Amino acid sequence: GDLDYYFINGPEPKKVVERYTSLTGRMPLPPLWSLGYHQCRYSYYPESRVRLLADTFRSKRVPADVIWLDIHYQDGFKPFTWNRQRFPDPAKMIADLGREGFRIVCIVDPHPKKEKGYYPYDSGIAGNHFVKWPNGAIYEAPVWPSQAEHNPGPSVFPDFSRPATREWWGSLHADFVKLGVAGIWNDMDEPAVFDTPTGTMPLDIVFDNDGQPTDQREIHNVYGQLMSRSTFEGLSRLRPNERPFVLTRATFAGGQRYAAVWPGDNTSDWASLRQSIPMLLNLGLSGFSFVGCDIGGFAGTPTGELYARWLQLGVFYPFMRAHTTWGTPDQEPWSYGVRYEAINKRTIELRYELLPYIYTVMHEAAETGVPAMRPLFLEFPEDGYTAGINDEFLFGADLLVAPVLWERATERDVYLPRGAWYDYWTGQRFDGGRSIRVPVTPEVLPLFVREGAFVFRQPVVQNTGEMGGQPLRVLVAAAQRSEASLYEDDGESLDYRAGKYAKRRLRQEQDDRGRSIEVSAPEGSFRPRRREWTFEVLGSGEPKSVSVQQGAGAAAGEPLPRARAGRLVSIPGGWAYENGIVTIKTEDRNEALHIRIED
Ligand code: NBV
Repeated sequence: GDLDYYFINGPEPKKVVERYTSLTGRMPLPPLWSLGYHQCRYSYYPESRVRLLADTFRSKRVPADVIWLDIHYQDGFKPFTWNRQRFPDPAKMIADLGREGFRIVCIVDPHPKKEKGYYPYDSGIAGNHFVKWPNGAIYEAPVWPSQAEHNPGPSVFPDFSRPATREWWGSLHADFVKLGVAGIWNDMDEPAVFDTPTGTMPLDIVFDNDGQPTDQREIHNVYGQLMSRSTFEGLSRLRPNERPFVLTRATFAGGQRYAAVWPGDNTSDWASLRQSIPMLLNLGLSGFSFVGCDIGGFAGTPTGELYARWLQLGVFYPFMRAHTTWGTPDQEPWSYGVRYEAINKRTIELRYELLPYIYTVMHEAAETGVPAMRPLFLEFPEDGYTAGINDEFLFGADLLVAPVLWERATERDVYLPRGAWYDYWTGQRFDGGRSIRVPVTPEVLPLFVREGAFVFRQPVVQNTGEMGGQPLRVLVAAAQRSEASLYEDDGESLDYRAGKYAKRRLRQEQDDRGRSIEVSAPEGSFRPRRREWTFEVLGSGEPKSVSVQQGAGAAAGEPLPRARAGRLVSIPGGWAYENGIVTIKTEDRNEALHIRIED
């Protein structure tokens, strides 16, 4: 048929992504919990195994938000069912785990079993929801239900290109929603079919195509997107004021509106670790911001070193989930001995410390389409050298991530684009526009902060439900002048669309007598709980004095007492200077805040 071409003359690459996503749509703001750490395997069962897993996270104090149930939770691999031997009381299990701060995501594949008495099949037949051969017979083929231990049989396939079918499929999630299932994982939606050379449906299978019948030739590439759309819209109807969470393996341009994406089965080897970066960067440039690869690799068993390195990189996958295939040994953060357990715990803690920044970056991605995970050239298009870089990237505009990607590495080269950069861990300043070589140990994830950055952090929490009221720690990388904003809301409802969010604008400016840091009063009607704010300013000299002024009407700034850095935790406000870092602590009252540092 006809081909339409769109030319997008940015001219900058960032503008191209913005304008491309204004055409194809943008990722909706994800629920905060989905930005925490996810633990998956094929498959966690029975219930006692799932509970043990949750308890182990909590007793070892390794933060996590989500446990995933792969195909074995189902009865005979039939979508929307539970194997009651393995999971006798899912509602109770989900409620109990919920009290421990865990959410459950369940896999749902697009292949209901052909079986009378099974509701998705009976209601699907009644509603004419399954795809057919050109002669009108329903298309049947083997997928997971054909591998069931008892009573195996073929599957039928919903016609997601038909509006009534999308609505029906969405409504099939009602029971899961009632049980408290938090999110849905759509797999096999290419659609995958067993025992055929193509791995998918024959080309002449007929689809409704919104009332303009066509066949699989036209629908194949959009089947996964249409399935995740049905899921997303179903969850939206069933929980009208909650942000749905859907993960899909197959999708198409525009699919970012409905689901996060992972690119399917990778391998537990170093090449797959390295490959994940360009793969996810390309997804981001194509409008998909909420993406991540299987941490640790799906097929096979990583060494402790590979798992630890993958987790370090995974901190900066927007979607951070460890996963592995059937039959492999345990692949949890503590599965590789005490040394790696400590490293992996610290790695996941870093993710949780950075969540205020990560959430703000994801909000920016939802607003503009510019992905969270960015190739260097997106921020530095005038630096031709950045165009070929695939082994480091930016998370948001301000964090440069240079993960260790080679076995037994003792150092790695990092290209720093122009400007100045600070080592996240030590505060050491580097001039950019060149490569540097940094020493690494198994503990080290090389990470750099762009000059002028505001990086929003919090103390380690065990899950996102513990975030309210936590102190906010703002890392400020000194610059002549810079601006940023912090975005917060309730993390799960759609109220932010009606203005219930809090956006603070931050500015820093240096003059000949010192530095001012200004934080605006919140925009929007959401008010985070009152909490302490700590600013850690990198790259500034030793101050003579520091003062703080709160609220628009307040008189001149109040001088803060100087203390030793270690003492700041026990006093309500004060400042310290140690190792080249100025630390300033004050209470935030959700008013305008003005900090003055006199040199
Ligand atoms: O549901 C089982 C697996 C799943 O764990 C994996 O993440 C998917 O990509 N699924 C594929 C089916 C496996 C077919 C061999």
